[in-house]
Amino acid sequence: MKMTLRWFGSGHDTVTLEQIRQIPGCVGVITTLYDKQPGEVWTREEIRALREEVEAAGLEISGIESVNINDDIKIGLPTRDKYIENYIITLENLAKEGIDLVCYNFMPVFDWTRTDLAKVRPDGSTVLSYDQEIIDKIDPVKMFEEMDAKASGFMLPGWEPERLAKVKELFDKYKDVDEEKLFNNLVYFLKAIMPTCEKYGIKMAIHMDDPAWSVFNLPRIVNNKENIQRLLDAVPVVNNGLTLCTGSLGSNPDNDIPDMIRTFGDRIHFGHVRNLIHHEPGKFDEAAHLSADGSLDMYEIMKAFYDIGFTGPLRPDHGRMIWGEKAMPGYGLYDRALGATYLLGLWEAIVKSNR
Ligand code: DNO
Repeated sequence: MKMTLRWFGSGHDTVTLEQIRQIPGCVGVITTLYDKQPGEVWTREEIRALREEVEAAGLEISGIESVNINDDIKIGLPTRDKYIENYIITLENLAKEGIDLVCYNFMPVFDWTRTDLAKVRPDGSTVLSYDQEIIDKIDPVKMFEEMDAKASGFMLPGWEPERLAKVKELFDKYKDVDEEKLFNNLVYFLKAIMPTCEKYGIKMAIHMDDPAWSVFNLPRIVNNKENIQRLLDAVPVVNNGLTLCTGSLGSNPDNDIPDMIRTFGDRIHFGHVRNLIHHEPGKFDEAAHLSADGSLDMYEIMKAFYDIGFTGPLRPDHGRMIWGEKAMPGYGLYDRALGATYLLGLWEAIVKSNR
C-alpha cells in the first residue's frame, strides 16, 4: 500500500505540495488537470508540467483523479466515438509521462452528492452530510446552485460550472437512459479503451456511486457487490478495475466492505478510505477516519486491503474541517493528515502482527 493525498493543483488547492511532503509516510499525490472539461484532450506538455511540479516537491504522481467522462459517452450518443478517441489520446499522453492509474466515474449528471457541506459536529468540526429527505424536496435543476453556494467559493470536483450551467438540457439528454443502457455504454467505453490500457499498462479504476443509490431518479450502476462484479466480468481484464471507496459504498449499510475488498482482490487499483456515521436509511454524516468516530470498522477495512496484498495507492478520503482551516469542503489538510497517519498506524500494526 502506498499512502497518498489528493491534490487539486496549485491555483485550486489551499494545500501545498510542501505540506503534503511533510505528512509522514505520504509518498505521492493523486491529482488532475482541474480546468479540463470532460472530453478534452490532455496534452503531453500539460501533463509533463504537472509531473515536474510534483516531482520538484519530492513527491510522485501516484494516479489521476479524475479524467472525467463526457456525458455523450454515458448517454451513448453518436458523438461518443470522438470523445472516446480524445480519451484514448489522453491515456497515451499520461502513459508516456509515466502515469498508469486513472480514476473516473460513470455517474450521470452529478458526481458525488451531499446536502450539507459544513454540518457542525458536537466538537465544533464540520463535515459533509447527506439526507435523502432534503434531496427529495430539491429541484434537481437547483442542485448545482445549492452545492455551489455552499462550497465557500471553491469549485467542487466533478461539479464543473460550465457543464452544470446546462443542467436542464443534461437531464433531458439522459431521459431515455436506464440502468441497462448506462451499463452497456460503460462497457462500450471500456472495450474501446482497453487495448490502449493493456498496451501501456494503464489501470482504469472506476469510482463507486456516491451515495450508493439512485439520486434524482438517474440510473446508477456501480454501488453493490453484484453490479460491480457484473462490470468486472463484462470486461474481464485486470486493467478494468476499481477505486474502492469505503465512504461511497459505506453509505449503504448493506454493503459489507471487507468482504467486497476480498472478493474484488486484484481488480482494486486504488483505495479511498473514509468513515461515516449512519443515522437512518438515506441519512449519514461523514466522520473522522477513526473507527470509533463513525460506523465503519477501519481496522477490518485495512486488514482486508492487507489480505489481498494491495500494493496500489490509497488515500484518506474526505476529512472533517478542523482547527479553523478554510479549504475545499472535505479536502482540508489537517484532518486528512490525521487520517493518513491513523491509517498508516493501522497498517503498520497489521503488517507486524502478521510476521
Ligand atoms: C469527491 C470524490 C469524487 C471522485 C470522483 C471520481 O470528493 O470522491 O469527486 O473524485 O467521483 O471520478
